[in-house]
Amino acid sequence: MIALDTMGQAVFPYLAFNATAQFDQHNYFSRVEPGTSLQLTIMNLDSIAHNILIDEGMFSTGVLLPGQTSTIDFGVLPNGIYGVRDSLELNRFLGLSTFFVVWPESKECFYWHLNEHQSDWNADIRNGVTIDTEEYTPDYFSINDRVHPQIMSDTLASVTGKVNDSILIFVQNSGRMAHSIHFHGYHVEVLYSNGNALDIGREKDTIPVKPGKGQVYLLVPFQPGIFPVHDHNLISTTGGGNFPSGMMVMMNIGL
Ligand SMILES: [Cu+2]
Repeated sequence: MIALDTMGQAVFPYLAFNATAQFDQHNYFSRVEPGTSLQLTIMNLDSIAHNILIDEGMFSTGVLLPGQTSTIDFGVLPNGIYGVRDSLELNRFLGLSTFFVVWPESKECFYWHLNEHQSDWNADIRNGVTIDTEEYTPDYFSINDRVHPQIMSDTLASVTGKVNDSILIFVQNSGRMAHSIHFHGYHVEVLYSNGNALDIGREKDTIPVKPGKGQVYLLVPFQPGIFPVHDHNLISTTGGGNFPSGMMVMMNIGL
């Protein structure tokens, strides 16, 4: 059970990918150096079976019963963003989703893993109550499994740097909605987009990310300042109906 609300009021069941057996609501994600021969081992420490899909089903663990382990041998993957999610959408609503990045290291890298939550569904899903997933009205919108303002203390999400730095931002949308990332103060260049190749090379201040898709942005700040980044669909900047919450992080750029 976790609390996502700024007010500490929303507590609902949650599933996550963790690097250790210790439960943490924050899904684990990582960057891999290009040219690395990559293996991923997933152990199911839950009480129900899961089937984990990587890269929208290009790879899968197959059915993983409680206590079972599966190792996937990817070999060397092309540069890009790879989503990791449960085959059952109901489990994704519980938070079970993450991503990994194959991309050269840069001095400043930041990561935004986007998701939505319909808080009144989570307990029902976990208790096996049938829900009508056609009526989707999520009320919490998270980056790295946190909402504003808690997300501000996430040093992997809150952008810091200096004027003229080359800052990389990796974005994965694990939700069911498209999210339009809107930058105040700067434009970014889209270096990579697995949802729309036409995005690549564009310099914009607002970029839509489709469900299940990932993008890489290059931010070279031309001015110092403190500016927000948020979803331009403003419902996603609320949490439990409160504003500001949800998908909003800050950029703090010095001289
Ligand atoms: Cu704005």
